[in-house]
Amino acid sequence: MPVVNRVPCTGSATQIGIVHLGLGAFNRAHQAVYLQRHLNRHGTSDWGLCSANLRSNHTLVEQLREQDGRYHVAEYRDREQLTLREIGVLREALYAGEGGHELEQLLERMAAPQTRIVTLTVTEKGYCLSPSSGQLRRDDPTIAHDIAHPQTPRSAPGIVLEALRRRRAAGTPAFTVLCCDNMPDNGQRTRQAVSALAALQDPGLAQWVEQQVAFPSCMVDRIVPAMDEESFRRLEQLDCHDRAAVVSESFSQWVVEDHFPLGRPDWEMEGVQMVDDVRPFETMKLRMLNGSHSLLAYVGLLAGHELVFEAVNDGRLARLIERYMAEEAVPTLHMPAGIDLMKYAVDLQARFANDSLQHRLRQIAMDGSQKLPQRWLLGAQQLLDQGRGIDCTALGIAAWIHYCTQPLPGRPAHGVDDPLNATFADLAGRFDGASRVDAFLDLDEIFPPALSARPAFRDAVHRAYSALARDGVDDLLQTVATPN
Ligand code: CS2
Repeated sequence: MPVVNRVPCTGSATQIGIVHLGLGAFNRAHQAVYLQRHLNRHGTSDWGLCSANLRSNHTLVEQLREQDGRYHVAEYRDREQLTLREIGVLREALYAGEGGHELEQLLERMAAPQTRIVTLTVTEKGYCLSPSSGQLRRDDPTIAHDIAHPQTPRSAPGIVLEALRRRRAAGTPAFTVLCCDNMPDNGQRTRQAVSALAALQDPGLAQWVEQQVAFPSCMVDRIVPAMDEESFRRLEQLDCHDRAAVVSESFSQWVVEDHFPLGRPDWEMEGVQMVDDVRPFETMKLRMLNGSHSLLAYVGLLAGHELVFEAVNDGRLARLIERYMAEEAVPTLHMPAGIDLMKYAVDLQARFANDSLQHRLRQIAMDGSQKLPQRWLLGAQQLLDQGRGIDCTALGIAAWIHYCTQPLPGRPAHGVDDPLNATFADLAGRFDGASRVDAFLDLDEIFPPALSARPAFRDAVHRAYSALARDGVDDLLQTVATPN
């Protein structure tokens, strides 16, 4: 039995000050934990939380209501030690998904003067932006809907905008919008989504958004796998019978650009790094952690692994990400003094090796079209500019194309979870071998033309793809994972 440090909720939030969109596992184990610690320290707080689910999970909202918003976060240091934290800062849970009857309640909550911050974890695709250019996708069906029906929005940018419209009409100052998703310049991207939609709806509102709304960026980090029966079973053994519980690692980091015109909790007391410029931290995390994760996912699945810790226990994959970080991520980063990237890389390997987490490679592999640009492609452009090689990145892209077009054991072909799945299936049906690689690299929604036009880039991916097809993943890993 592991040693459990139980931390109860010892405070009570007097009002709701933050509304969160995207009540997934990540938000419950990251931002909510910082707010809970803030509440426990002060005993009382006006930064209570309302969280809304914008997608299909109605059951979770009902579960949380039955529990009066209370749930647990199990923070595993390893198999032997964990902290079991009770969260009581969540005062309201809403379901505002399609057909959700609580959308109006959510919009009213966001428009209320007490709400001073709106945070978001709606995943990369939830912003309806083109992954490579960051421009709003007018052809996205939810955006098309929100242009026609601004008052009953379906997209996250549409919901934020409608709430801001109501505040402006009522003379209430704008809340601060804090994006907590893994995107580069995530504040700027969110501003882009909301402003571009506003420009299509009402130019006066667009101007107000431009002038009045703060969109600070932040870097969020904590490994929080989707819950499965095995994780619930382990919690029950600890006498924690909670179907809304979440499991995470014990590590947590949050670096936030300090720009909150209506105020904020004193997060720095809980270890949040409040800074002027988040970009170096964001780029570091996206390329080192998330870039390695995606490499482990696509190459690891081909090599027959299922979980992250199993993949890094395979010495070839551990060496692959070690080489990727040292040779293809670190040279693209410019960090403030005092940040030791080699130590960061070593710490990441240890975090990935945490075998108390059931972190599925398939969870990481989903939505590749939305993730590749910031994890690999922006860095690859820099590497080529510096005259460096991109072997590991090219192997990752080749493995991704393979993953998107060919069956893995237990998964039928083309069953990948990605907004571009239909396009992938179409390309897989029409092209094979080298022409398939070309067809994928020509998808300019993912690959910026400035990169895909470079022969050195295309050649590296072609080489990796044909070696994968010819020799198989084991042989290729043998070569690529050998240090230079
Ligand atoms: C992962 C992230 O699913 C993924 O793509 O890379 O969710 C990762 O676990 C988090 O960003 C860690 O902070």
